[in-house]
Amino acid sequence: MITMKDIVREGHPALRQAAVEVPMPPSDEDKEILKSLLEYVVNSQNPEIAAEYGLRPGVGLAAPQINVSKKMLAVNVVDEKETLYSHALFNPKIISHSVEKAYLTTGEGCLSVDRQVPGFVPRYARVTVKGWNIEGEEVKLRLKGLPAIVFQHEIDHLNGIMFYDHINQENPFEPIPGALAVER
Ligand code: K2U
Ligand code: NI
Repeated sequence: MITMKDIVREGHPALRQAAVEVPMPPSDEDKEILKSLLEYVVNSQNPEIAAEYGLRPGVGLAAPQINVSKKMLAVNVVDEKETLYSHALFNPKIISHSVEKAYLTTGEGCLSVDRQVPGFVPRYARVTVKGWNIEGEEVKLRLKGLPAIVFQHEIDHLNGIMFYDHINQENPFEPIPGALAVER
């Protein structure tokens, strides 16, 4: 199982590389890696397991964060209606998005960043993501709210982008015109 020692931190080159596409159908090795990403996120949200293994809670994890420069991510998050979005995807891609922006009112954090980086992170309010699941089947997800933000954070990791790359350095909490405020 993945624990914090497996998660690379800021400064590690893997966080700034563009990850490579995973050949479909997925190999057994790639399936195991994808499963382990989702297992980490689910474990990290279980207070007993998180305490026992010292896991930092997360709602998503991307393969570059465990020094695997392949296009894979896992998300396990509930939206404002308590609907669970639990997905582990190969080669995810945003195929369409809203013009409207959104941001998490608390700002964002990252399991690979051991410090607070305050500020609003502009995201698309709605995204359509296409990817392939563990069985190698195509999946299309229409997302909004927190799930949409989480998927954008994780897909950024596959392109070597960190959440704070999006923050307005002059005024981190400058209101984002017309953007939707998303509560955690
Ligand atoms: O990719 C990661 O480092 C996992 C992040 C993902 C994330 C952070 C902020 C906003 C969207 C996605 C961790 O989940 S950070 C901890 C956390 C937990 C619950 C809600 C938001 C952030
Ligand atoms: Ni992150």
